[in-house]
Amino acid sequence: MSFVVTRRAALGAMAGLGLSAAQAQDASIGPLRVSGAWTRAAGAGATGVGYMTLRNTGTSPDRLVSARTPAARSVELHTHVREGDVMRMRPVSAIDLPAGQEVRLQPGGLHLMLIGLTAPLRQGDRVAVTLVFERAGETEVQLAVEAAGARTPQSGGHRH
Ligand SMILES: [Cu+2]
Repeated sequence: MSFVVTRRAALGAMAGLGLSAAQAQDASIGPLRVSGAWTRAAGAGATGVGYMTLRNTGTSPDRLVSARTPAARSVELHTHVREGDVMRMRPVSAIDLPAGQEVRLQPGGLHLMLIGLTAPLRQGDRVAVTLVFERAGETEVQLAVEAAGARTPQSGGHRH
């Protein structure tokens, strides 16, 4: 995969995010860029999700090794795997961020799992999550809370 292809994909993603990209607060640490972070409305005690785009603009690979938030008892890194006709979530120990590439955490794929929400996540709010990277260190990102059934960040973003 060439750098040109990766870069074009990143630009396309930014254009597609539109309004929500402006609402979500981007974060950056070392060569890593975090953008379009969002979650869904959920009740206290429930399990929440976390989606975002991670881009490694550097020349060395990195890995997202953990995450934490005061809004949940714990945060797990999850992926989806196909078992027969069913997609199931499975915890992973880290999310690889290859040099010069973009990795998307999105519905049906990699995501953060916010276990045991300490308070309800309300649409329009923001949730602070600290991401811990193996090489780059830690950075805090704000997840924009979208509607409970949202499949993409835009679907909630246009309502407010
Ligand atoms: Cu999960």
